[in-house]
Amino acid sequence: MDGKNFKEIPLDFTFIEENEMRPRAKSFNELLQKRRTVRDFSNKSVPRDIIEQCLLAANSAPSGANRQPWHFAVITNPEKKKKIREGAEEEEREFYQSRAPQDWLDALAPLGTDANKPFLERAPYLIAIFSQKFELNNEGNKTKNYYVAESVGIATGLLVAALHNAGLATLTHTPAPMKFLNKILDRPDTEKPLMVLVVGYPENDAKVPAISRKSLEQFTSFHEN
Ligand code: IYR
Repeated sequence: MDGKNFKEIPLDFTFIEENEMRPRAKSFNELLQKRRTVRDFSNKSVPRDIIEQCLLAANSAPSGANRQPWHFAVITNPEKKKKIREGAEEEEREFYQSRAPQDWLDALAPLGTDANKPFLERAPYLIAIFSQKFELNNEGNKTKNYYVAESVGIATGLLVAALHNAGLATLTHTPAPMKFLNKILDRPDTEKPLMVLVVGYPENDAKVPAISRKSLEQFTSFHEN
């Protein structure tokens, strides 16, 4: 043995020539630039195996101490979707009518969002994403996870990218508070709902808000000297 007290395996890494790397980087960017958050969902069904592949892609995310501190609850059951819509709309009415400060409402105005969430019943899939601050081991003892928010955020980002790459539209939906999800989906109290990802096809005549993305100069700084 090599004296290390953990097991290692050879890295399976694909080296790519720079002249091939450039077009690959560009085309991946172009693919992701076409992703838009969608709110006009069609009720057209999506095969489960496609969703499963995207979930496996998400589960490749790096995570604190490799704890993979996430749970993805995949909902297609119409009654459960209805309950989730009811729970979300109740919170959202509260949010839009009283909880949200004016500056937040002003920030949302260009997106045209309101408390009505019909897509929660219409889209074929809802994926409720939970983060696991703790895990129960076999003896029922709690063990702590690390960098949970970061880990689940990365996994969620990969899921959004994987679904877009597969040809599906998504909406990152964050009704707050979201504890009603634990109840409907029978998830333990140790799990905190992060968001509901709405997944499906856009409606044929779907429209999206006219928004822009920051230029490279606006959101980066290169420190070369
Ligand atoms: N959760 C609300 C409000 C909302 C908040 C943000 I920040 C958004 O980018 C979009 C919506 C809703 O889903 O309507």
